[in-house]
Amino acid sequence: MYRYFIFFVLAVTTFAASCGQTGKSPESKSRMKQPAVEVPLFNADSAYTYTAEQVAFGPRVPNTPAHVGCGNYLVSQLKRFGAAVFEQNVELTAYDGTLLKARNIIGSFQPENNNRIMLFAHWDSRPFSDRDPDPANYHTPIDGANDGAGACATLLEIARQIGQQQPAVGIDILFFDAEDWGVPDFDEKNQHISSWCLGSDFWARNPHKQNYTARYGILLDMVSAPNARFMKEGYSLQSAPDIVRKVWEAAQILGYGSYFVAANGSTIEDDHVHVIRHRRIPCIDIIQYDPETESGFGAYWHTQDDDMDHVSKKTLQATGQTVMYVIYHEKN
Ligand code: AHN
Ligand code: ZN
Repeated sequence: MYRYFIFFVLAVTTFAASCGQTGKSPESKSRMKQPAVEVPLFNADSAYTYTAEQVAFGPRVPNTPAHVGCGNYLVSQLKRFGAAVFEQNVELTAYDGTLLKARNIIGSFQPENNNRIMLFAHWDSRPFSDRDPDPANYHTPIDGANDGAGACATLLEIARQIGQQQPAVGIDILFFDAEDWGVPDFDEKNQHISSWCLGSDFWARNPHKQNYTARYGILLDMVSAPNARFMKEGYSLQSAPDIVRKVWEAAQILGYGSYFVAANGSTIEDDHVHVIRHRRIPCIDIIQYDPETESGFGAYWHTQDDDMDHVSKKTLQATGQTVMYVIYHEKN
């Protein structure tokens, strides 16, 4: 068994230098010294397993047995890691009138702590493969290994780590449902309807605890593809520029600058938008964004190829360790 520690000696030197003071007495130097921050090691093997376990249920499309089974799995994992679990079961109406038996799942650590950070992802999978090269697949649901499972798996592994060693702040892990039931590309007449992010929109208007708030939120979406690139997303920069900076800096320090690139991406309609709008919590979206690909979200997005063959432990490690670095450095 091994652990690794990240010591923050640098902060002391930087602070002293920024004061422009030299020749301080030894006591005042030691008073400025910050205690070393210990960040547990994110285990990408475990995150990979949690991804595979979700995918093994089959596509987690609302109103299917796979969806019920995976929802139960997420609840039992959060409980196993010591979180207080809340559930919202609600019928939400999709763009075409389909009633979706949706389930938002929330796991809270230190629920009595008023200083909170929310980490969230969508756990449902898309009922369409409308970006698949073969139109015969348009009505086939996707495995959603990257689009859904990988991000939830990353949050499950973070939950497991928190269960073993608490950061100073309270953490809420939120798995939102019915994100990916948006109007498919082939349905031309319905393109104007806003149809994505139904679960997060419901939660943001009706949080599991009245007047719920948090210092900030971090959304993970599509964080497990090989060689993924995350650009600074537009709404994140508007809503929480300091959190974007903090997360990208953490990634640089950890050596993940090739994933968290120093570039601004476009604005993306995603779960964070609803949390920003209705709860007024500053949020960022860590989302694979590659303008070189046609969709912007990589070649496998909303195709049959979004499967376990295209999940990378290296990418899981980069995202998971970066988020852990940030939350374990927060003071209460
Ligand atoms: C849009 O396509 C407008 N937003 C991306 C939301 C999404 C879908 N994330 C995963 N799947
Ligand atoms: Zn999707």
